Amino acid sequence: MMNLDMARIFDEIADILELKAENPFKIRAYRRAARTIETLAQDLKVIAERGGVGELKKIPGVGEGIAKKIVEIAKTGDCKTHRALKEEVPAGLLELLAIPRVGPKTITKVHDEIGISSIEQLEEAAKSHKLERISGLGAKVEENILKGIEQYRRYKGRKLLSEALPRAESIVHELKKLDAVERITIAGSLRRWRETIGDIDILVVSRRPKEVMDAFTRLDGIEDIVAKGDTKSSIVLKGIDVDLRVVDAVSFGAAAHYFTGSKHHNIRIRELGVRKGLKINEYGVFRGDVRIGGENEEDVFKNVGLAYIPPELREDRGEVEAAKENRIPKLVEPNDIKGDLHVHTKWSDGKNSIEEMAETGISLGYEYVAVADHSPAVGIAGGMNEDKVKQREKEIEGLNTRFENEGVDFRVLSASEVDIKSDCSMDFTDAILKSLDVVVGAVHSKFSQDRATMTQRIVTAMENEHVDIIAHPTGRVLGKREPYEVDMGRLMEVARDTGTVMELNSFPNRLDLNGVHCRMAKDYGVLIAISTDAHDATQMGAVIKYGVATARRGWLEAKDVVNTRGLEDMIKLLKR
Ligand code: DGT
Ligand code: CA
Ligand code: CA
Repeated sequence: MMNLDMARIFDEIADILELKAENPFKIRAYRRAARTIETLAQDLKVIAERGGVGELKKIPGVGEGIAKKIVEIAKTGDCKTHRALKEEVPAGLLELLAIPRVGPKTITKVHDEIGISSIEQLEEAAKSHKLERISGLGAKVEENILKGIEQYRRYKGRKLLSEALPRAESIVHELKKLDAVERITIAGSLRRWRETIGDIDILVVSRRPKEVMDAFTRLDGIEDIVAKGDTKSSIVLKGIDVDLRVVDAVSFGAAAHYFTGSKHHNIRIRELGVRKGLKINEYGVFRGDVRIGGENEEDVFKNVGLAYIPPELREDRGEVEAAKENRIPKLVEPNDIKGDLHVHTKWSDGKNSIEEMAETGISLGYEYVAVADHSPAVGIAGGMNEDKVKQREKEIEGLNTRFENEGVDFRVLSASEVDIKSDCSMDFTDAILKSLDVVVGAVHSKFSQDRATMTQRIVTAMENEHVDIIAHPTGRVLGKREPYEVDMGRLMEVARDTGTVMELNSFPNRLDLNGVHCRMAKDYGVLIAISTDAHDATQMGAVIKYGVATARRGWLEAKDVVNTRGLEDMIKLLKR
């Protein structure tokens, strides 16, 4: 039982409570716990076994009730409350909740009034306008439902990178224990750090494949064995498909290259091989019947006259040409990151104090963290008013003085994630904006404005001399909300001309800007801030890797990223 499984149980409890229209605070408590748990660095099962309820309650967002359930799940692998609730609702209804734009109230209504309990039924009813007859629902709702279903199907079957990666790592961890496993690597889209993952691909070198396959098909949490052979097996584990391939040591590099993909990248490499009279496949690099390479991945590139291409670039987006001319950039790395320019604290909707966020920053080896609590407009997120900004400032000053006195080379920057309102104005007066060290502008409302209006809204913010960074510039939430309509080329131009930094939000369901947009920023000469948007301290360390990987997919080097700079150099790159 992994943290992720526990998070899934709490999410499902919250889902069912939503359908039952139960107390919103209770629902939020389960959600909050799920969000904390899924990014927690320590193993919950271990904490539960060692310290029980008392120890668990120290985790932010985990109260008495949830702590008890964690202990129960750790002990029995099951949660009674969860099981009882599941019996109360038809399984299809839970799937309906996963459709973007469709809320629990609508679902309960269509179920109670016309007996709908599956996506297919809902789609049919919306298409034949049966929903219009239900009070409170109309043509607009039907249209929204159909759009939501379309969106849902586009993502269906694909998992977030952050869900697939820990699963894959734990499989690798298990298989590594076998003597029969000589080498092992993650391949496929996961090794390329794509934002969503169709299936997990794992590659093993072994002389005793049968043993490896036996262990693989007996892993904890297996739901189905789709295929089992000596060289390839496929299983379904906790809702994710996993492919395992076993190869000989001499083929490892060629197989790693082949199964890392992408398919389009592979095709380009194979063509280059053909032109040089070589055959390149998952078994090796061959001239005629003679194997001339394939034990290591470098062999493949070398034999077709290319420099090594990091997995994140293998999408056939110009990397082959770049490798030919020795122009592969030295991509930014996790160790390059020197600070976080967007985190939340208790002063708005974060779970930890400023001090706790700072301590975490210090432990990550950072030089600074910008606490960017919300402005007032984001009511539910507990936005700060002017008074609170001033009170918070005192706390920040106190902390910084302490760090200075103790000789700790770390600074808390006073920041705010300030709403860019739908009328283009900022949610704080210029005087307050000016008083802050860093201003992060963000769109949080009226996502449906047309392209020209939305573009102008963000352009206006960038033209404000106090706005340093634009947070999550497209507003997308993977699987939930499509990006809003906006003219990205224009945003890049204005960002360049005004010296505004664009954020790459590292949260795995945002990754916004995405890789393609990051590369566009680089072409325009716009700097990127890789920020976490952490709402609790553990998230800071847990999600930054997704941001860095996405930056790498966008061809970014350390110099393209503002927060690879030390404090003074970084501040010079902001507007003030
Ligand atoms: P996914 O699973 O949809 O997130 O994406 P991938 O890239 O992991 O794709 P997957 O699992 O179907 O296959 C793994 C790799 O195997 C893929 O990246 C490249 C390679 N591969 C699969 N099918 C073909 C093919 O038809 N031709 C070539 N050249 N390579 C292929
Ligand atoms: Ca795959
Ligand atoms: Ca696969």
